[in-house]
Amino acid sequence: MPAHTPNEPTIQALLDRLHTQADTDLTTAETPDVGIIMGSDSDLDTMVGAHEALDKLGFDEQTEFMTSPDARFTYETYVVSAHRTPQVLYAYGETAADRGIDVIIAGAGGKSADLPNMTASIAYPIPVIGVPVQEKSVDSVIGMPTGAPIVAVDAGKSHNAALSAAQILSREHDVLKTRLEEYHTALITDVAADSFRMHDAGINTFRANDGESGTSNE
Ligand code: AIR
Repeated sequence: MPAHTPNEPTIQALLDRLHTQADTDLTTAETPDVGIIMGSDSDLDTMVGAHEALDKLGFDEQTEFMTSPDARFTYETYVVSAHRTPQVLYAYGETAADRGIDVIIAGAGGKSADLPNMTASIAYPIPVIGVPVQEKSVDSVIGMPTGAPIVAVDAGKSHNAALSAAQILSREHDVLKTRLEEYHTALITDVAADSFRMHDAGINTFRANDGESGTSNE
């Protein structure tokens, strides 16, 4: 167990941690920029697309709130179940601003995928990007009443959620704008390369070498 994990990892300990961190006066460069939360650890295989995209953009994972990693831009990850632990849902949303979080990516699955929409209401005006973990979760993530906004991606598209988060941060940070532009250029180049290869090699050779395909960005 990492040194900072309490001996008794109770919900109360988690609530205390969030509120204690909200009372610190760290600079925004020291706190996580992106908060990634998900309804269950069973969502991680879907949500990890967000982590991978942020890694590509040069973010580091911050696992110690008081010790920021070398990279300027960071993310943290917690499991927050809207229904099993509504107190953590409230605490995460309420403390997000004071904990220095600039944008939240929230994913949940099932038909009652309420973590993204409730977090958007509680953490408002921090932007929340909802990720429906499954197709059947889309309606509950995006179905918000007038005045209670959420930004959302299609089912499973956590990679895009991370790009949207970086886009939001890039309005303030030119270096992220440059990284997003480079990402986009690489994406375009990959399509061009695929197009040439598919045409010029013929589809049988192309399929045989499929693993080398360049367009692996979800
Ligand atoms: N969930 C967890 N708490 C509230 C909700 N709606 C969602 C999770 C997960 C699904 O329920 O986001 O996608 C099933 O969770 P589990 O833990 O049973 O695998």
